[in-house]
This record gives sequence, C-alpha cells and structure tokens, in this order.
Amino acid sequence: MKIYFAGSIRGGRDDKEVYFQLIEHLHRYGEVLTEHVGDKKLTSYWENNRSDSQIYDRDVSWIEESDICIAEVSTPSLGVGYEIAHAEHLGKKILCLYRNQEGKRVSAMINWSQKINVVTYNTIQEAIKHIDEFFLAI
Ligand code: 6IA
Repeated sequence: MKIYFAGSIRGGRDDKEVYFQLIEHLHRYGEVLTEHVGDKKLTSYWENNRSDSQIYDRDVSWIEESDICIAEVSTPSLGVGYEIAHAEHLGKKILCLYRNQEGKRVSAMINWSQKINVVTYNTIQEAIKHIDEFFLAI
C-alpha cells in the first residue's frame, strides 16, 4: 500500500508535530511516500535546494502512484488543497482529517465533496482511530 500524506508546508508549520505522529502511525499500513511533510526541521521558509518544478513533478507523480491519500487539513494550505483535488480527479480514496478549532471551519470545497471522506477530531488518539476505521473500511 502506497500512502500519500499531505500536510501544510508553505501554508504554515504549526501542525508539524501532528503530521509527524500521524505519519508514524501510517507506517503500519504501508509506505508513506511523503515522509518529509512530518519533518520537524522543515519550516515554511527553509526548504532544501529543490526547485518548485522538481517538487511539483515529484509530488504529482507520487499522487498518481499512491493507493490512498490522507490529508491533515487543519492548517489551510493551497498545496494540500491542490493535491486533494488532483487525487480526487484520479479517483483515489481520500481521507481528510480536521482538528476542531474554536471559530474555524474546514473549507466547504473539501467538506462537501462527495468523493472525499472528511472527519473531525480533538486529540491525536481520535485522529488515529479515524485512520484505523478508514483502513478497515477500504
Ligand atoms: O502550499 P504548501 O507548501 O503548504 O503545500 C504543501 C503540500 O505540497 C504538501 O502536502 C506537500 O506534498 C507539497 N509540498 C510543498 N512543498 C514541498 C516540498 N518542499 N517537498 C515536497 N512536497 C512539498 C521541499 C521539502 C524538502 C524536505 C524536500
């Protein structure tokens, strides 16, 4: 099973610890193609010397080769939204995890797509339970 995990990079790294923990958990289900999303040293400014074209081309081909796309969408990110739409267009199974936050709501474009499974959570344990249920159901 190849898993494409999406999480904010230039959109902001406030949830990097969450990404890291979810990716750790996803290892039990397969190969996570996008480990770097959970890299705690990666900031929205400093990346390595990859050009945007290299990032784009590699990520698009990884989405194509993945079996499943899991996105943590609590921190809004243009790139994550793009990846979700691309995965949806390719007919991939998609799970979006959104942490409940006072005064905020997940984008209607994600929440209301009939092809995307959107779940909300309060704790990492709840998010992990959602992931387990998702894998049980597929
Ligand atoms: O708009 P954002 O930067 O927040 O978009 C985040 C999404 O785009 C993530 O889910 C990634 O899959 C993808 N993405 C954005 N920047 C990179 C990147 N930078 N590398 C790979 N995917 C990226 C270089 C990081 C370096 C450790 C190789």
